[in-house]
Amino acid sequence: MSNDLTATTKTPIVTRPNQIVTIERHILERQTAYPEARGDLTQLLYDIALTGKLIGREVNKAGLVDILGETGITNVQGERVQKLDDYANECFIKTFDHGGLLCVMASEEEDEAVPIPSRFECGDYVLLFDPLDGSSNIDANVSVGSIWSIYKRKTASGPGTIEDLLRQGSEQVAAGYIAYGSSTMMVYTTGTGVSGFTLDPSIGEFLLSHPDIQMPKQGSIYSLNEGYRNLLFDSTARFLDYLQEEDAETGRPYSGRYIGSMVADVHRTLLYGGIFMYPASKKAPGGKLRLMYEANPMGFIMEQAGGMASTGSERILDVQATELHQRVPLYMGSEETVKLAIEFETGVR
Ligand code: AHM
Ligand code: MG
Repeated sequence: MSNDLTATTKTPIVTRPNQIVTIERHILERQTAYPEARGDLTQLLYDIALTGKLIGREVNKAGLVDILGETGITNVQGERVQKLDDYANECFIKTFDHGGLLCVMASEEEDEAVPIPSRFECGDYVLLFDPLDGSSNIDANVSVGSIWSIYKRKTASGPGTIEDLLRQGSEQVAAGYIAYGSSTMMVYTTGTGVSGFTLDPSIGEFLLSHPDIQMPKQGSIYSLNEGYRNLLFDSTARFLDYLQEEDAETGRPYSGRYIGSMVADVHRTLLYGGIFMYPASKKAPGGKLRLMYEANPMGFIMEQAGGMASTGSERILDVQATELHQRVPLYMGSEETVKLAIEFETGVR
């Protein structure tokens, strides 16, 4: 081989575009399937993508916080540095409170419902969100994410009420998450399958990277916090034993993977199959994760990708919410694996 670089003209390697679909185009194409649609949901989804970009930009700078200044104080540029979860929460609220499309919001970061200020118009939709789930992981550069869920209002008009917020997950009209990881990804459903988009930071656009995600019917990975093993109830401990037993015919033992950041653990489960669980235990008898902000939106995604989401005895999307910050035990992932969990949890096995 010649070392003379001038001997051949090197063609730069450029990935040849296949089909480039921006998230905006994708959302718009879905809307045209509903000629009666006014475009309100379309606008809400655009705004979710925008919120994801704003939060992602700050998450990517997280490691620089110590250089730029501690949170809660003034940085070297004289700007006030906010905690990232407060920033993310405010980002959602400030993006959505004035658009005239929502009648009320609720956030995992707020004790009470978030009203639409009276100077703005109210619309037909309701938004619930966990602005930055897993934020305790940020210092270790572990992926975190935003999770969101949209419903049509129940009350007829005016400011939304708690009745508009306390719903069954099966009533969701759209839900999804934005993962801030090695790349920023938005995954969403409007009830006709699940699509995933990766942010190209150089052009600031989410591009369709995972069309029509379908998860494997059966997986070989389980995901839970095994540190609490001795605090698990017997049914869950037996399920875990089962997953760890050796049996080539049924593909066991399963591998264990646990990041401790729900968006990352669920995203892996969606792509590779298996089960993500946060069961009830002696430590957290009602489970830890929140029905309205975490279980319902992720449950909707799982089902739309061909998987399942259960409390261990009931379909997540059938649980009627009675409190904004209600917790539920959670098992979600590949259909066959979640069915197995239910068999153990309900005493069939
Ligand atoms: P958060 O909403 O306070 O961030 O807590 C939710 C997080 C999830 O991302 C993750 O699945 C879970 O808590 C991890 O909990 P644990 O540390 O008990 O395993
Ligand atoms: Mg959370």
